[in-house]
Amino acid sequence: MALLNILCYPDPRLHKVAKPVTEFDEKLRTLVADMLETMYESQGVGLAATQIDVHQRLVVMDTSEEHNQPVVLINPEITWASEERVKGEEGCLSVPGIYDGVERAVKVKVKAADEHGKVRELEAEGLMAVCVQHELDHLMGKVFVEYLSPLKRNRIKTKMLKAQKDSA
Ligand code: GNR
Ligand code: NI
Repeated sequence: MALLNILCYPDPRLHKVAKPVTEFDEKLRTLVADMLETMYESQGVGLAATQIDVHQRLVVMDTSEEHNQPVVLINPEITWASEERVKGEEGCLSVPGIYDGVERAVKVKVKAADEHGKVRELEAEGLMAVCVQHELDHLMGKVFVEYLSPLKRNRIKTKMLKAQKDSA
C-alpha cells in the first residue's frame, strides 16, 4: 500500500482527459488499493485518477458514514440523470480549503466496471450522486471551480498559487 500525491489546482495536469482502462490486471488492483488508501487518509469521499496524475477512467469513492463502503468505478458512464437539479456546497481535495455551491442532477445512474472488469449499473442520490458527477468531471479534465464565476475562479487561483509558493 502507498499514499499517492494529489495534484493541486491550478496544476495544468488536472485538465487532461482520461482514457479508458483496458487491462484489468494486478497493477490496476494495486492502483485502486492505493487510491482508496489515499482517499481515506485525506478524508475525502471520492478520488479520481486524474487527481493523482494517472489519466485513466478510474474513480474510487466512499460516501458512507462509517467509511466502510468503498466503491470502485472503472470506465464509468452516466446513463441517466434526473432533470431535477439542486445546488449544493462542494469541496475538492485538489482545491483544499475552498467550498462553494454547484448545481447538479439530484439522481444519476452510472454504468461502470469494478477492478475485476465486472460491469454493473448503480443508481445514486444525495452525496453519492454529487460525488459521481464531481469525479466524472475530473476524468474529463474539469475541476468544480470552473462552474464558478471567472472572478471567483481567479481569486481561488491566486490564493492557491500563493499557498503553494508559501509552502515551497
Ligand atoms: O471529499 C470530497 N468531498 C466532496 C464534497 C462535496 C462535493 C464533492 C466532494 S468530492 C471531494 C473529494 C474530491 O475532491 N474528489 O475529487
Ligand atoms: Ni475533486
